Amino acid sequence: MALLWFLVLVVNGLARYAQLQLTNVIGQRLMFNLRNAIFAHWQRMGVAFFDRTAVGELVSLISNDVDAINQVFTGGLILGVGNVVSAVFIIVFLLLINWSLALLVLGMAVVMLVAATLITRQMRQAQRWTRSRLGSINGFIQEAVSGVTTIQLFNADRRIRDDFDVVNQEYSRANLHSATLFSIFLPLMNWLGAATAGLLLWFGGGHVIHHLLTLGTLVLFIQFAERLTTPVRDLADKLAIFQTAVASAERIFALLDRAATDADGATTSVIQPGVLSFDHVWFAYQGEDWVLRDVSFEVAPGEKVAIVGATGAGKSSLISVLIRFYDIQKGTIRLGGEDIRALDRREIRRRIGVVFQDPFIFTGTVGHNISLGESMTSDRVEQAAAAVYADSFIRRLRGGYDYVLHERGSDISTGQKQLLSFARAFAFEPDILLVLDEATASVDPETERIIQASLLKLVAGRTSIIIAHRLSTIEHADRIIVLHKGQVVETGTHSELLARQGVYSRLYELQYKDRLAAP
Ligand code: M5T
Ligand code: MG
Repeated sequence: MALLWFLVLVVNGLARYAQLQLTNVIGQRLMFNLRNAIFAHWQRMGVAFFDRTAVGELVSLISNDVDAINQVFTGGLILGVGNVVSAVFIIVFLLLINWSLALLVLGMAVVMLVAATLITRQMRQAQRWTRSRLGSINGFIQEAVSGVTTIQLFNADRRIRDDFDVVNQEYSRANLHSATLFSIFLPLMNWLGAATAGLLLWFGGGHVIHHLLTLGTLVLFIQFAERLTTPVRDLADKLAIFQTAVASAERIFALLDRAATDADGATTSVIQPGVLSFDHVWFAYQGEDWVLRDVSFEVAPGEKVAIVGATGAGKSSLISVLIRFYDIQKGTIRLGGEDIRALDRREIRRRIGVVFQDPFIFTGTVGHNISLGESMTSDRVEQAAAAVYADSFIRRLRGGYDYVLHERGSDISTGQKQLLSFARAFAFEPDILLVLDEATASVDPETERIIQASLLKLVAGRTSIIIAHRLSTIEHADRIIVLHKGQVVETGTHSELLARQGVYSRLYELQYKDRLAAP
């Protein structure tokens, strides 16, 4: 018997290990898939989605919320199934022995379950609150870290600490609320368990005195009632974990259920080169706050067009709608005669090269920042850099193309970042159109000269639209389009426009003339 006991223990241990390991594997697998699914879905969301979502929210979604779901596996639901099975067995067993006492135990078990359900429902509400507060904390931290230079520059560190105190307090309060519910929950369950034993003693004791029941049966009942209330209590406990997971799952699936922006039925996947035309285009980021109003113009193949206009005129927005970061509300944009709404976004972005005002630099080598992981030979990367005169500064970096740049390119200058983004655009060889949003930041005359030469190389032989902030750029353009408060007000060559004495000549006087002296 002793040997058998020992064997049972060994088997029990092994089975327990297998069970835990299995639930771990399932849980990890699930988290892995869920994180991948969330990340993949983000990548398919349009730029507009990210405009309105805080980074911290997304971080807490993919970390904390996914973890909360895993809790169901590691400590919860699967083991909970065992509880249900053993509870059913015990109830059947008790019913066979003495149905009236069994009904009493069963009744108490139902009371416990109802109480547990009521409290855990409150818990889910509390968890929703906690989860969203945690998202706010993460969002706050992300912003405070990204904006650290501005914060320190304006001595805002103390104020920001106070603001953090507020979000932190909210999170604490939300957590405390959850914890309070939990503190009520466990003692209540224990008390109901004790009450069950008490009732059994009361009724069962009476039966024993009147010889309707043996003392042995009563002892058995009290012990089994305990065995029944323990799984019920555990189950209720698991329910609490489950509620947390449900609150998180709600957040995750709210995101996954959002239609991805790239799934909007583009029909044409190969773009024919040709004229680019804006035809009575109206666009607003929100509601009726028009940023582009009735914009119409054409760019013929091979043409170099410069767009000028005051700050906030809508120049950058023009690019955003062209590459379908946002869709326009009225009018049509055509590329090679085809409405761009029918064109595949990926194809548009492959064929149109864009350099933004504020180029983004990723953590990684210089080479990686040019190729962005696209398979291209290092020759092509270096040729691209050389073509736009970025190679001289790159060669001066320790390790050259293998030099690892920091997050957001904090260790190279603004001008160098621009040269790098030119090299990037060059390496991707856009064949239809090149769009360039010139940086507004001024650089020293020497860098200015290099950037200017680099830009000329970039647009050579290409159809191009350049949002110009420099006079020298404008002078090289075939045609100038003047944008004013979202409207095209003038088009023509530099001299034609100057002669008109309109918006352009005013802009020229104010913004460009004094730059004439620059080499
Ligand atoms: C044009 C508004 C902005 C401005 C107008 C990016 C962005 C802009 N706007 C929004 O409402 N939401 C947004 O997400 O649109 O902005 P722009 O096209 O960026 O102007 P620009 O490129 O001509 O200016 P600049 O300074 O780069 O020369 O009113 O409020
Ligand atoms: Mg702009």
